[in-house]
Amino acid sequence: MITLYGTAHSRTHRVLWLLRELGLAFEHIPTDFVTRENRDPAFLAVNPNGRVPALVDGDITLWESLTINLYLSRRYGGEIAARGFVEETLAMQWSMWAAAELDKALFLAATNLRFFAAADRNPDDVALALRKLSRPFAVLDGWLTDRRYILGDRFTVADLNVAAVLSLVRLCGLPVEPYPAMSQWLGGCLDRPAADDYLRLDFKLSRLPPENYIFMFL
Ligand SMILES: N[C@@H](CCC(=O)N[C@@H](CS)C(=O)NCC(=O)O)C(=O)O
Repeated sequence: MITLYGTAHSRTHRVLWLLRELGLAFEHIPTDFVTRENRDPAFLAVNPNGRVPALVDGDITLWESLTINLYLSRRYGGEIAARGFVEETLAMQWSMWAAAELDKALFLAATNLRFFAAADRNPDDVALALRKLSRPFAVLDGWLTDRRYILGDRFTVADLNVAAVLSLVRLCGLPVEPYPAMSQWLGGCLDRPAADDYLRLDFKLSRLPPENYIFMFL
């Protein structure tokens, strides 16, 4: 039995998307970081980082959203799984790249454009994030110029992981016109029926003191 912890309005949506693509049965425990359920000792026993998502599948417990997806696709995936050593390595490369080069900068932009209360937003942080993102955006755009998907001609876990991280682009309306190949590919990925939960996100952080915001996302 697969158990997934974390609300859909969090990085947990990355795993929800993959589980739906795979059509797997799972129990969803919507551990909410806004109400601090992630600091509960029972949840810390699952993920000592106190962050969502986390996943338990039989005798394996995993955290880190993109790693969870690589695991699930390798274990249960058909078409969506990377095939063989080279594809698996490339899927890992692009997933680690998304976590290292995109994730924090995207959240810095998103928090200051949308998630933080208006009085706590800092336009300088948005500008810094967009500057930082311009290099990886150009890299992905170049890679996709002559490819339909990241690993070639079919949608795989590599696309899902990178597009799920990039879903903040759509959520916050970040400017991506200078990257037409990336933009078209991203639209196609996010329009998949299994993807849409997080994109309807509308929640407020106003119940929390602002000093907590930064720790919850970055
Ligand atoms: N690198 C982790 C990041 C997980 C993460 O930061 N989750 C946030 C929600 S999107 C969280 O649980 N924040 C609550 C906290 O840190 O207190 C992953 O991709 O799974």
